[in-house]
Order: sequence, then C-alpha cells, then structure tokens
Amino acid sequence: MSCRGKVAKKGAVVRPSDVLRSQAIELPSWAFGNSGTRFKVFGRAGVPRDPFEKVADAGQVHRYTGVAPSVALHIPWDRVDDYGRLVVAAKDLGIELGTVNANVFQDDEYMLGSVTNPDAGVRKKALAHLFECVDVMDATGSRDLKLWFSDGTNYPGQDSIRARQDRLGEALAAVYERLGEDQRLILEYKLFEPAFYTMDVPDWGTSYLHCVRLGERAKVCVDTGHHAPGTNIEFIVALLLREQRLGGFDFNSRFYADDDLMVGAADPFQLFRILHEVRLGGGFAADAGVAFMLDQCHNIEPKIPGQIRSVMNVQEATAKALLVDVAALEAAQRAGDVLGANAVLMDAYNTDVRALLADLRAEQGLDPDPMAAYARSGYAERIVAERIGGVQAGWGA
Ligand code: LRH
Ligand code: MN
Repeated sequence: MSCRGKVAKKGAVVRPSDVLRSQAIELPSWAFGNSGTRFKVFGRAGVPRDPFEKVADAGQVHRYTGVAPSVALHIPWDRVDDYGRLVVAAKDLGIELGTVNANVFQDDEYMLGSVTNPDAGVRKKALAHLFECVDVMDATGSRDLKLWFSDGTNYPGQDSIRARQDRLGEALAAVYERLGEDQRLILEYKLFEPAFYTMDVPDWGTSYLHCVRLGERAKVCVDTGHHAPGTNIEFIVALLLREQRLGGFDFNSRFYADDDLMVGAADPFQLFRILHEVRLGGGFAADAGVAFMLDQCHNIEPKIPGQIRSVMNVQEATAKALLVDVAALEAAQRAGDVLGANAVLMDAYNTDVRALLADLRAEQGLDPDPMAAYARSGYAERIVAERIGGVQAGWGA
C-alpha cells in the first residue's frame, strides 16, 4: 500500500498500513438479536437466546475480519449472573467485552424521563441503573460507559428545559464520580425519537457542554444516524477531535431518520469524509481514545453476514481515507486551488481498495474474502440446527 504522507497532528506518527492492521471495530451485541420497527420485528432461525450466544456470533465476525476484537454490551439485555464467565467465553473466542451501554428507556416509569424525570423517585431509580452499569464495567474490565437518554418532551410547556438540564447534570456528575480513573463516560446525543419536541441531549453541543462540566474522562459519542438530514457530520468530528472530546462513534447509515442500516450502505462517501477528518485530526492514533463502534439493526438481512459486511465497509472507507495525499491536499489548499484540492480527495475516494484489503487479510493469515469464508464455514447452518427452543434475544420492548 503506497502510504501517501504520514499524518498525525497529535501523538505518535501513524503509518496508514499500521492503522488498517490494528483497526478495532466494536460490535453491538444487540445487532445479533431480533430487531425491527414499530410495525414488525421479524424473527429468524438461529438467533441468539442469551449473551453467550451473542458473544459467540460476535466471535465469528472477528474470526473472519480480524478487526472486530470486542463486543459492546447493553444492560439489561446482556445482564448475566456471572460476568466473569462471559469475559472468559469472549476470551476463548479471541475477543473482549467492550463498552457498557445503559438502558433507561424501556421501563414504564420512564415515560416522562429517566434522570430528567420531574419525579425524584424515578430519577433515583434511573441513577441506580447507571451505577449498576459501572459495577458491570468493573466486572468486565470495560473502559467506557456509554449513556444515551431517550429523555425529552413531546409538547411545548410539557416540562422546563432548564430544570431537565439541571437534573441531567446532577445525574451525570454522580455517575462520573463513581467511575474509576481508567473509566470514561461517553455521552451520546440524538436529535429526535422517541421524543419529538425536545430531546434532553439533542446535539453535539449539548453533549459537549455536559462533558466539559464533568471532566477529562467525559467524551461525546457521535451516532451517525442521530442528526438532522444534511448535517455535516465530519465538521462535528473535526471540531470534537480538536477539543479532544471525541469519545467514539456509533456507526450506521440512514436514508431518512435513525434507520440503523449498515454503515456505509446508504452514504459511503459520507463515511469516507468522516474517516478523512478522523485521520487529519489524529483520531487513528492509539492514544486518541476514539472508539469505533457499530450500532445497527439487521431487521431483514442475516445478522452475522450483515456485521461482517459492515466491518468491511468501515475498513474500505478507512483505507480510502488513508490514501489521501495530504501533502498535495494541503499544498492545493494553501494555493487556493479549489478544484485541485477536491480532486486530491476524490482520487482517494474513487480508488478501489478491495484488492489491497484482501492482500492485507491474506498477509494476516485470514481468508481474503470474509463473507465467502463465513458462508463456507457452516456456522449459519449449525446455529439454526442447535438453537432450538428458548426465547430469541431482542430489544424486549
Ligand atoms: C439510540 C441508540 C443508542 C442505543 C440504542 C441501541 O437510538 O443509538 O446508542 O443504546 O440505539
Ligand atoms: Mn447509538
């Protein structure tokens, strides 16, 4: 791979090929379970029935891609009696348990909010769950607690915007206080849904403001499906990297709303532009602390191949971003050569990197074609035959 220019404004110089070899894309355990829309959740034979089977499926994605070494948990969907056993199960598959996601968006009491609810008793219940998630992190050795709140209002006047921010700030401070010094709080924002007038963390600015108040280990999570149509997400990424407040991504893609489709499927050029800014901002450096997570739902497509394809989409967009001739780009920018600068970027984007990645996989002892290798493995047929009975995992909503 011809490395055009080494780039790392911050931290150690990162050689593009090293970025690809050491890429780590975290999988969402819930993507292996059933998911859908309010209209229908379609079941599928072979779907996991418990966190151990979800972790086993995540292990398959890492086995064939080599760049998915961890799986994020969602509590209570992944609550188990013995997290130590789940850690060992993951290790036996060559993966680790990653980010712990809290869930204060499904209990009846949370209709008017969780940590922002006008009722102090409901807020106390929500906070207790967040503390439970920190305990889970202590048991799994996870670094990150990711917090997304469905909290918001549907009608003007329903509640005080300011009072809800005060309640949110209070809860976040209590959780931040509980974290260990190697643990981080990642605050995810979302413009709308399930609330439609205000969301209490609707945008990067609100998340950023709360993070700055909390401390260094509070970072912003950019879910690529959580913006208004037409939002320039890579601008937000560049800004958060500049402030060293980009904690990570929830990667997916969408045509309209929070569709949670495979990353890169709806808008591969946007994913490339985002990863280009990650590169320029030093976000690929090991010490940059940027988590690259998927947050998707495979409502109609097979889930393990869907995750493998998604990981490959991130790999391809990353390889294209690393091919940008940054020296030529900066020279054109300095010269005010608008078309020249744009052409440098489009050259990289229009480069077919599939053979390059296939060679990289072969070099790492992997099958150059992960999708075909998985299909040949017989795993899909085996789980259909074995996973009889029990309750298939899902969102339990
Ligand atoms: C909210 C969200 C959040 C999760 C959930 C699974 O839309 O993106 O990250 O907890 O999806
Ligand atoms: Mn998300």
